[in-house]
Amino acid sequence: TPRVFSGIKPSGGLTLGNYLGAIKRFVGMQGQMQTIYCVVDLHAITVWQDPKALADMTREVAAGYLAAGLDPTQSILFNQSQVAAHAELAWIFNCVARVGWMNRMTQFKDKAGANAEKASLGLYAYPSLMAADILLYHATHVPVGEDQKQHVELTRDIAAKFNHDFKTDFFPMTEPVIEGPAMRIMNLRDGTKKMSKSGESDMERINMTDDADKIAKKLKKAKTDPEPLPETLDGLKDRPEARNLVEIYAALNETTAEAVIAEYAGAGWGRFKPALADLAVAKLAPIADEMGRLMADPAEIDRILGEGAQKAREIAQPVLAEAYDIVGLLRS
Ligand code: AQP
Repeated sequence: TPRVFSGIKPSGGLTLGNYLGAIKRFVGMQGQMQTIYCVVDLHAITVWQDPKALADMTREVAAGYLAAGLDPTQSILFNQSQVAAHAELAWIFNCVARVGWMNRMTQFKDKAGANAEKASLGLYAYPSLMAADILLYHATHVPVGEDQKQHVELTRDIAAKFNHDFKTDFFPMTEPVIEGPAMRIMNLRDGTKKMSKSGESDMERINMTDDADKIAKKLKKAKTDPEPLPETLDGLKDRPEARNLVEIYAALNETTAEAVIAEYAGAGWGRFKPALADLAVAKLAPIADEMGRLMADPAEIDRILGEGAQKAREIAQPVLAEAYDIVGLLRS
C-alpha cells in the first residue's frame, strides 16, 4: 500500500518555504493514501536549541499542520522523539551508511559552513536518522522540497546496502516526490539562497504567523532588480529574485509561473509587489489565525501529538523488531 511520510524540523518559526514546499503538499496527499507527518524534533537538536523554545516550536509546527488542514483522524501527526524506534533504527543505519556518503551531502556543507570540525556529530549523521524516519514506516512517497532530494536518495542507498549486507529485501526503495512550482522558495534578500527558518534576518523570510502589515513590508523591501516583469518566462533567467517572487505568486495562486507572467507582463514592482502581498495575506491570514487559536491551548496540541505517537509506534515497533532480528540483535 502506498504510504506517505514527511516531516518538518521545529528549529524556528514556520516559513512560507515550509508551507509551499511541504505543508500545502502534505494536505494535498491526505485522503489519497495513508499519510504520516512528523515534527522531527530529534533533527532540530542537531544544532543548539533552547529547551523551552524547542517545546514551543514543536507545538507551533503541529499547529501549522492542523491549521493548514491536516486532520488527526485522517493523518498520523506526532513528534519524532516520542517514538524511540526512530533513534534506534538510526543507530543501525549509522553502521550501514559509509562516511564517504555523508561527506557528499551538500546540506551538511551548507549548514556546517567553514567550520565543519565544530559541527555536531548529529548534524553529520542527520541523513541516517532521516532514512530511519522514512524506512520505519516503509514509506513509498516522501514529499520534500528540492533541498531534501539528496537525503531521500541517500535513504535509497542505505536501504539497498542494508538489504544487500543482510541478504534481504526488507526495506523498500523510496521515491522523493518533488513536483509543482514551489519546490525551492528563495530568501527575500538574496535570491540565490533558500528561505530558511533559521536564516539571520527576519526580513529574509515570510513566517506563517506574520500579520498583513509584516507581509506587505517584507515584500516591499524584498530585493529585486530594477527591470519590470518580462514578457515571457525566458526573461526571468538570471533574475533569481524576480523569478522567486513570480514563483511564490504562482504557488500561492495554484497556477503556473507562465500564467503569472502572462498576467503581469511588463508590470513594474510597484504594481506586482502589492498584488503579491494581497495574495499572500489572503492565503496565509486564515491559517495564522487558526494557528494562534490552537497555540492558546498547548495541552490539546500535546494530546493530539501523544495520540499520533501511539499510532506511529504501532507501525514502527514491528518494523524495528524485524530489523533487529535481521541484524541478529538478541531480544529476550
Ligand atoms: N525554502 C524552501 N522552499 C521549499 N521547500 C522548503 N522546505 C524548507 N524550506 C523550503 C521544505 O520544508 C520541509 C521541512 O524542512 P525542515 O524544517 O525539515 O528542514 P529545512 O529544509 O532545513 O528547513 P529550514 O526552514 O531551512 O530550517 P532550518 O533553517 O532550521 O534549517 C522540507 O520538505 C523542506 O524541503
